Amino acid sequence: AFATGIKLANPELDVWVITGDGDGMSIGGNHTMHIIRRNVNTQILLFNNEIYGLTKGQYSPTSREGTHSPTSPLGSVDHPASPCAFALGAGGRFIARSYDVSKDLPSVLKAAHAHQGAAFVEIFQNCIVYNKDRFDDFTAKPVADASQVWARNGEPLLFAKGTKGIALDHATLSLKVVDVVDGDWQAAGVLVHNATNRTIAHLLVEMPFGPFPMALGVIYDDPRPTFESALLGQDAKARTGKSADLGKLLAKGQTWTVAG
Ligand SMILES: Cc1ncc(C[n+]2csc(CCOP(=O)(O)OP(=O)(O)O)c2C)c(N)n1
Ligand SMILES: [Mg+2]
Repeated sequence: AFATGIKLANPELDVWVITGDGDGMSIGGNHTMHIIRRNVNTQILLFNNEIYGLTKGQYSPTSREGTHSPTSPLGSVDHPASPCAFALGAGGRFIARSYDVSKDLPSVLKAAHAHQGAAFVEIFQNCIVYNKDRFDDFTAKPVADASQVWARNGEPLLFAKGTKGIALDHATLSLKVVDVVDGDWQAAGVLVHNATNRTIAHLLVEMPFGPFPMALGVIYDDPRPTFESALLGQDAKARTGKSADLGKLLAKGQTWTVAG
């Protein structure tokens, strides 16, 4: 809500919202939904460490099932939310993912900044105190190549040093991992990433990690008019040819005299 107000009052400002998985998905979850839905031209960086860090390690809406924490001592039983799927569901027009120590994070942030409208970036973050090495299964050096697929507009969705790719299984309308032989990704049917394809964006952010690699990079980028351009344009139109006179406005219509 603050970011929306700041941007509307100062449309020339660059507004970056820095939030967490607890803050952005739970405590302030409805704010996240509406800034995205309205398409306020801001950058929203959701640092997802899958835990409430600041308040000392309670499980959060993104904590994996079975997470042991002070508020789930026997292991959490609820299903985690996917921030990118949530942002897409809220009508997001820019959805990206990266992680704290990735060398590709700056390019993702630059793309978010270049996008006109609400740009949502989920950044996996290692909380060394309360959720240490949680993302090692796809960020650790020995496994990174084989467990990350980077979405780059116009390029095939390849990973594992180009030996595997993501393809569409037409019969089930779902994604599948295919082997790429001798670099011939076309023969293997690997999808060429199209950042304006909303359906593929949904499939990529919902790919279950394990059988699939983690989808990272600019997954979706398809701008539409921003909230502030529409609202300020409407204001300007309403003001055209009129001079502001607050006194006149207040005295307009019915008035009452309160007796006594
Ligand atoms: C409305 C409101 N409720 C509760 C709190 C207390 N609080 C402060 S930080 C926090 C958890 C934040 O977790 P997350 O957003 O994941 O950030 P992290 O500390 O993990 O980076 C909570 C519950 C608050 N600040 N405001
Ligand atoms: Mg957190």
